[in-house]
Amino acid sequence: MTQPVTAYIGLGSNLSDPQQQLEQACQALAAMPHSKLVGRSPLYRSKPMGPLAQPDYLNGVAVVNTTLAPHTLLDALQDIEASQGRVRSTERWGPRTLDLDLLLYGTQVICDERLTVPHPGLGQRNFVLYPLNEVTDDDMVIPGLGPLASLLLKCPSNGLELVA
Ligand code: ROI
Repeated sequence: MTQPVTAYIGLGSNLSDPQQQLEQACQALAAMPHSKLVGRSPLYRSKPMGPLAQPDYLNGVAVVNTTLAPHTLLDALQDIEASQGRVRSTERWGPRTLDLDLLLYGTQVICDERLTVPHPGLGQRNFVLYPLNEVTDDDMVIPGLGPLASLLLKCPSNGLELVA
């Protein structure tokens, strides 16, 4: 049996009742095989990055201990997105019912045609860094990017709103 790895999953939605979408997504994450949902951040409302003519997003981060290999985990995340009606639009950075991003997979760095881990943009996106900070140790270091605390210092919270 391989040792479980701690994976961090970014959650995002701005269509079809985002709060419900993210709740349902967490239930689906908890039901993934060979995996245990061990944490989830509070949710944040964020201004859209990309085209502004779309609704605000709800964002959060979930923590999963898993023995699934990274690409198998990615398959499982994409299955959950599809089962919640995600349609991959041709519009770059358009609105979406559910986005599940594999942010971190233990301390591994992965870069191939399907998967880049740590997730590109993780280091600059307040809607990822602030919730991530709520579910990790203070001294977390992101592979290739450095301490999470340093990334947060350089990333203004700009309109990010904690959802009660
Ligand atoms: N903007 C915000 N605020 N939150 C997201 O999760 C998000 N996801 C995306 C794009 C379209 C880039 N913008 C986003 O994929």
